[in-house]
Amino acid sequence: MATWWQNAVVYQVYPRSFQDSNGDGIGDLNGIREHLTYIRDLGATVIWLNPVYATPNADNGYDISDYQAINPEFGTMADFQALLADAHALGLRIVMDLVVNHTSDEHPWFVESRRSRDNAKRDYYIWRDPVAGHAPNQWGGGFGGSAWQWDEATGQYYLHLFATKQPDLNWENPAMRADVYAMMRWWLDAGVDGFRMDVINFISKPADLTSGASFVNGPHVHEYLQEMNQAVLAGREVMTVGETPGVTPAQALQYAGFDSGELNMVFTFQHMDLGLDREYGRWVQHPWSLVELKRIMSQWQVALHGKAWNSLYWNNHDQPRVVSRFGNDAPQWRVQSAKLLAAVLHCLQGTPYIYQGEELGMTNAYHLASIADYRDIETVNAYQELVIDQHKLTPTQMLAGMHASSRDNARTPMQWTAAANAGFTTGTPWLAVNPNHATINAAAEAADADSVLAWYRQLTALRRELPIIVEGDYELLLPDDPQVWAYRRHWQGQTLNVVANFGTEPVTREAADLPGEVVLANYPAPHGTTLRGYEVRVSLQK
Ligand code: ISL
Ligand code: CA
Repeated sequence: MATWWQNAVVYQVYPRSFQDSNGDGIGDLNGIREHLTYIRDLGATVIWLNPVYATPNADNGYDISDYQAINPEFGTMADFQALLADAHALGLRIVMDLVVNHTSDEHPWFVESRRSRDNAKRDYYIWRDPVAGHAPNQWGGGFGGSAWQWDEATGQYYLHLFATKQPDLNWENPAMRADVYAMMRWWLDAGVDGFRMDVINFISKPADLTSGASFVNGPHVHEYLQEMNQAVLAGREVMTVGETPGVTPAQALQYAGFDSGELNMVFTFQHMDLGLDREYGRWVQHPWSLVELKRIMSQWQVALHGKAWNSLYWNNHDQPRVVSRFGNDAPQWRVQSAKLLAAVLHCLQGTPYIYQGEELGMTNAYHLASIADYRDIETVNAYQELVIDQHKLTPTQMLAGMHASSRDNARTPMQWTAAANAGFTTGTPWLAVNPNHATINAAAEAADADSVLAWYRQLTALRRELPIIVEGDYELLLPDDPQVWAYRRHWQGQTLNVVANFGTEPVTREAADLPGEVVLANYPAPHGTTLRGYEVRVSLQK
């Protein structure tokens, strides 16, 4: 029997960009409350909220200055309690972002820690003496520069795997860990339903920081997660999903195997890393191959079946819009390719995650025309480094990379209506609304039975009707086919067949003529061996 979080469909809300309720141009908690029925009617059962805590906003809330306070831009603790109560009344659970690899440098723990070498909180963070006059090792910060910041007052470096304003916590300190666990219990006692754990596989650093060793999947990470499970999660009906860059299926079994005593799920990055450049990462894009995408997704399906549970996602607040990345956002193909991607993902085994606006087929943000239009710290810092300081990319090359891959592609405001600012705000939005909201918006799609939104509702309904979607195993067909993804699921004598043409050109394949009853199709008369541009078909044999 599947658990509630295995049957769940998660809807990810990026609060800053979802709905502004008071005209300051920034989405907020009361704005989310206005759209809870929209989320329920989509068929989602869980909301994952990106960070809503007090923050100086160096990294849009991933730099937390108080874990037990709400960012005043988003509202108050009373607003949060009201949101939670409204959600629960509609049968929606709320999962919080848990960011405990690092805090803000304005968190009181760090303010104390940097005061003096013998401060009681000194050891809550990772301080090191210089080595031969410079930083202890070559690690780069996630948003540019060194991962080590020199602190003049106490004459040591502190470690920050992300921005300078995001010092890494020292998980080797038991008092620090106990404080984190107490904070987690406090939120669970307040009624939240689980945690999405930010870069949770980075928390244990290697003992020898000079060696050039890696901070990914460090030596004590499994001990810490088992301890956290015992101290916080055990015996509660909660859902946990770890964000785990660089993790393989074998490592996923360690973090989230059914008997791991750690997490329920992890997010893989293997499919997100397709097409990135070795030197320039996301800023120089290469063609991606469907054969590779299928190989990665299929590996996770097979390796985890019966042993762990997949989280299924195409995009989030850090990634470009999937229709622009693995689909085709040209007007004539956008709807069909968005539907294809949704169907192919939601028919896999695992818990699907829908990132806000994905269910409308929202596209990348080509209207952001120069670096001045961007807000994301990663994008802004990379531009400074690669274009201005080092002259490694021209502004035109970099803008192409930003249009393909900047995190701001995902962060433009939610497109509710065709009206001014897409109905997101009556004020000036913190990040420019995409002008394509004139045609791509929730109001128009709610009134259109052929819309991407209507399709997502069908997919979540299908999941409720057909247990094979949650329970079945997975078999990849035609692994080397460069244009068609075809797979089967098997369960109790039933077979679910999925076939999808990832191109604009029609293709003819024997496997396209699906046996059984067609339960979902994005073209009329879905029969025969020829698949039209971005055609997807799903059938069930009983
Ligand atoms: O976006 C990325 C690559 O450009 C990722 O490497 C990302 O930095 C990584 O997945 C960690 O992301 C998480 O932690 C960051 C935060 O900025 C992201 O928004 C968050 O999802 C630091 O807290
Ligand atoms: Ca607001």
